[in-house]
Amino acid sequence: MSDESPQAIRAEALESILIEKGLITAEAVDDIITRYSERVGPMNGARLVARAWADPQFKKQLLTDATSIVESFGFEGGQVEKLVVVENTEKVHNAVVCTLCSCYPWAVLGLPPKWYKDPAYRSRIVMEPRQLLAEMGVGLGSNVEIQIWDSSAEIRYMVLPMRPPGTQNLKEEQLAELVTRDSMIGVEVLGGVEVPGELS
Ligand SMILES: [Co+2]
Repeated sequence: MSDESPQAIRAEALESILIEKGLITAEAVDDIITRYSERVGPMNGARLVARAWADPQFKKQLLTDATSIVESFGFEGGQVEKLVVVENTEKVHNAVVCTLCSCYPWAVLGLPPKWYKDPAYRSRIVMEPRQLLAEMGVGLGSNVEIQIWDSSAEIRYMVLPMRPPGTQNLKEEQLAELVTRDSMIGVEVLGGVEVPGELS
């Protein structure tokens, strides 16, 4: 399916729910889900992150009132009627879950990955976040405080990841390309980059 109208997006969202209910198979819509969970949605969130890195005033607004910011961008996909963005720093690492089901800010992150809906993730990220994050590749020092945010039908959360080292000279569009979906859920820390054509 190549139609990317809002109606098509809604239909695809419905399909993912039907899969959860066991009414259709995952294979039938796997390609579509992949497209929205890994590309379309996260690119919107990445734009917000890159601008926040590049523009301190925008960052302040994003952390204060993400809902209005997202509204002004006009992203499709919904599920951001109330969006809160939390900032990762050297001292605090934030990660997002929905302990109840799979609430997720579709307009900025696309559809949730399978593991986000997994009962193991939903319980362990609350019960033993440091251990689970380490298993997912995020090793945090004992001096780093971990905060877990429980998304719900009322409030969805997104993480503003730390800007990777070595990116001082990158333009906003280049920065956006570095931002991954998982870093905006808080289960990945973005590594440094080697900029082609520049000596480190
Ligand atoms: Co939920």
